[in-house]
Amino acid sequence: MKFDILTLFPEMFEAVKQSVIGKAIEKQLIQINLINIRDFSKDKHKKVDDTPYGGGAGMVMMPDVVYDAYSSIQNKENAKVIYLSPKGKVLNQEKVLELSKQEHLILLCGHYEGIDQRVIDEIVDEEISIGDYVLTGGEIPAMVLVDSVSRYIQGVLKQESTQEESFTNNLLEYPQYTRPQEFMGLKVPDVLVSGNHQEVEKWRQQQSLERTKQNRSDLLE
Ligand code: 4GO
Repeated sequence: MKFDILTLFPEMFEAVKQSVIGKAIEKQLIQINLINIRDFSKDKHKKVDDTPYGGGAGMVMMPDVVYDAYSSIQNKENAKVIYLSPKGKVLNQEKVLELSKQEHLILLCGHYEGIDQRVIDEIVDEEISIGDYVLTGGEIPAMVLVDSVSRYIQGVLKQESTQEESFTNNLLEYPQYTRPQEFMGLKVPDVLVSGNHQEVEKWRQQQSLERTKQNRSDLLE
């Protein structure tokens, strides 16, 4: 899976090159290319934004600079272009799984008040939001997308890891425990050390249902 990321702040993505995603890059299971939008400014001061037509606060990223940055990406015939924005459809696990089947994703990260609508209309296939809140830029949402999608790429995780987790079957995951068996006077639930797999399974299902009712009753509808 190849990710091309169009951003004014490529340094922010150093954060995802750690841990599990870092290993996946080393193993060449995923590839992350960063394109600095500022490199495509035609201005001697490297300007990338301008004041909004119609007035109002803040600055808008200029369409020609963003378009030229996008045009510099090679072999993008089969790529899906995603703009990270609070105006997009909210990301969920089902969408993550669907995106993981793509060979090539181009992620467009906006800053300031956003990007001129004309270049969005011209190049973007899908507008995605990671939740109902506003951020200063699309970089953190892009990292969320890279991380969540990469987990589904063959070889990134152990096969089983994505079989039984929160949101599979529209339920939140059951609680997990490890050694020591007693911590600050708190014991691991007896059933988990009983060795009775059927009882463990039953307990986990009950716990999942209970947690989902408490925290996310919307998932049960
Ligand atoms: C995405 C981008 C929030 C999200 C963003 C989100 N804020 N909820 N801010 O996924 C264009 C300029 C959008 C700043 C960007």
